[in-house]
Amino acid sequence: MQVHFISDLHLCADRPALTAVFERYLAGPARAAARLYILGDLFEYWAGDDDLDDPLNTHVAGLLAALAGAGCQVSFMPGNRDFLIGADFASRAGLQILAEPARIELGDQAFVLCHGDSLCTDDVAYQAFRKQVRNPAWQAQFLGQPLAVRKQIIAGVRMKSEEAKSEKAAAIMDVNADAVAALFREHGFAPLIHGHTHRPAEHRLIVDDQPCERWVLADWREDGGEASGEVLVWSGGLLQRQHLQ
Ligand code: LP5
Ligand code: MN
Repeated sequence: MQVHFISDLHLCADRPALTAVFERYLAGPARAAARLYILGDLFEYWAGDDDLDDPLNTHVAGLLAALAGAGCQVSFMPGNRDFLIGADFASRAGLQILAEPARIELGDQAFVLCHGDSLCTDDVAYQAFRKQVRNPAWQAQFLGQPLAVRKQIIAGVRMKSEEAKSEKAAAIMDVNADAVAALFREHGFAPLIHGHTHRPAEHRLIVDDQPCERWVLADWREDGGEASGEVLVWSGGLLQRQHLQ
């Protein structure tokens, strides 16, 4: 049995080659997976489920529904860009939404999953922003505005975020060691799989004298029309990265 993990695809209409990599992945390697976990930032941004009629959004939901229809159990965990994905998208795409952090069992192994942004606690400005936009009352108010207005607001936030990131030290935008240790403690030191930081790596560390593993997923990219992605595959008790083109 295979179980797949992907994150940080950042799909959008401007990156057709990236969507093509996703299409090939879903029609090919993903068919060997009994379960697929999408750990956030599937989309460049998600303005609300009433944007499901957007051609790319309809297309992606249909692709995922086809995989689910072929017998793969698909789970989606919200990222910092698509946490507004809701029940309508879930039902259209045939997937379940998983709250983070999630603890899962694969065979006799436990794993902890999260998007990764919650661990970046040194990024104080981002955490303040996150607290605001993850508040259900704020979300209800935001989703109450017309779709076009929401898209304008998001465009502004994306610009401000890019500006803010260019002024932040790289270390601030990585995970905080204490936040990682706290998560390991909370979940019995099970291996952690997350994305968000775009710093793919396998970290082996010791927390409270316990050996721990932190697997960081790669982001998918499109540069000059060339796109590639990556899936982390669990099979026979081992995790391995598979490059996608
Ligand atoms: O995503 P990434 O890796 O590029 O950057 C993140 C943090 N930035 C964000 C913002 C998103 O990228 C863009 C918004 C996506 C759409 C969300 C949908 C609906 C929400 C609508 C919002 C009104 O998450 C970035 C981190 C980085 O990860 C690394 O961890 O540093 O954080 C920032 O740059 C945030 C800034 O530091 C502070 C916030 C600036 C925006 C202020 C806008 C004010 C409008 C207020 C409305 C609530
Ligand atoms: Mn992210």
